Amino acid sequence: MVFEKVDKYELKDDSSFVILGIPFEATSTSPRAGAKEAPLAIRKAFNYFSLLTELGIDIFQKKIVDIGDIEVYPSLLEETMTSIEETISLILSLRSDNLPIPITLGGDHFITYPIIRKFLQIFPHKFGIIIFDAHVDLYDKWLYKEKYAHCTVFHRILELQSIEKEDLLFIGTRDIDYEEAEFLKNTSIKPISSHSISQGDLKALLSQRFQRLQRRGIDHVYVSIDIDVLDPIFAPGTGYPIPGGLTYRQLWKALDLLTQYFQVIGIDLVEVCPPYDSSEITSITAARLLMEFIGFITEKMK
Ligand SMILES: [Mn+2]
Repeated sequence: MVFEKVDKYELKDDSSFVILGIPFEATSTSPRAGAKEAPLAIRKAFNYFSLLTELGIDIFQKKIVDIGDIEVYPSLLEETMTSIEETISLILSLRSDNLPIPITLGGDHFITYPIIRKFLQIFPHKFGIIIFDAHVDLYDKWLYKEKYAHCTVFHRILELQSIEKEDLLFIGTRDIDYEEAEFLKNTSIKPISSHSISQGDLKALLSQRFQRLQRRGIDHVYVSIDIDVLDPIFAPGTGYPIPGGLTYRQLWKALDLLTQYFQVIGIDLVEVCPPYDSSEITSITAARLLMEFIGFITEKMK
């Protein structure tokens, strides 16, 4: 499976999905370096699949294009954020009847911050953010100094205007630090832990929380998938693998379910780390999840 390559300045408004890569990991704190190699590795993994999803959905009913990797500058964070925001802006400016959905391949998790910042500026509806992650990335400052890091990303996002704590839903958490636990204690954010998912009925658990978001008037969601939400059995190639994670099938079901509740407006998949991968399994899993997710969304678009 190969996606049509298009120069980002030649994008047309007939695309339903726009894939872009952000080979940036300068805001990662992991000693397991290499997340910048993920866009290339995930694109390669798409080649191993046939054209239909597991349920037989033809994702090419909708136009999917790949605009390649955007420019990033490892020592220039502001310029990198500007580059990301300009690209998201280009994609969202195409919105006409159909709604192009940017699918971003990270990179470390910090890239979600400039993406959300741009969405908040120009997306016309209120939206929620559903985050699949072993972590909550809510440190204020990493090692008391670093404001912009992959583990501070949702703290920074919560500082943005027009996003409220209840608009965020974390799923699959299991490695929350002391400072983050304190922060959570003082807020209304209630992550759905990996442990609680392992204990009960996944569908009932998620449905209840999705309905709560809906009651807040949220019909649109941005979905951020940190591959470390999966158990390291399924995704060993990541910066901070944490045992006790979701199975591939649990995440697959969660993505299916959320498309029954919400219109997905943007997706990112971050923290795949090819140098620490095994037999490319993490990249393959990431690519397959995106393919299946596109399939679920495509079905709802009919
Ligand atoms: Mn993360």
